[in-house]
Amino acid sequence: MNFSNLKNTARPLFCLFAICFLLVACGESDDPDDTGDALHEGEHGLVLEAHLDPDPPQSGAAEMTLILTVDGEPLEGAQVSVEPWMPGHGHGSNTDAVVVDEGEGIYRVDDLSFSMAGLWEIRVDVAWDDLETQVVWEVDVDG
Ligand SMILES: [Cu+2]
Repeated sequence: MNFSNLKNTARPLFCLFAICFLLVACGESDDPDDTGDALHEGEHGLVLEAHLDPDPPQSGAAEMTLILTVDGEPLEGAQVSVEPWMPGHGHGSNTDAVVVDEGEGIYRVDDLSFSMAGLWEIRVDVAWDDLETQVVWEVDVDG
């Protein structure tokens, strides 16, 4: 095997390895989530754990709980807003989600709904102290 052959086989292998590494590093954020439970990272050390019910997500009303931590500590008293968005159709839902701070980093999301089946984004804005970040992930909503 000459050197140029080696280069040609090594490059795709390296790319594959890099893609695998990225997928692991980003958890489930890059794939539509079909389980309803997922861990997502924002800026400033924020980690958002989402639990969606029903699981897997279905069109209609849904319940969601968010557990927020910063550097491993519960994030209390944050301003949290949630918007479900259907990127393929350019529309949101027919209800406005209401976020209730339950303390100890737990935020309950009321009046969340997916008005139709398909691919949705869940967009969560979190602000605390002088910091803010947006966390967005995709969910596959069944009919
Ligand atoms: Cu739609």
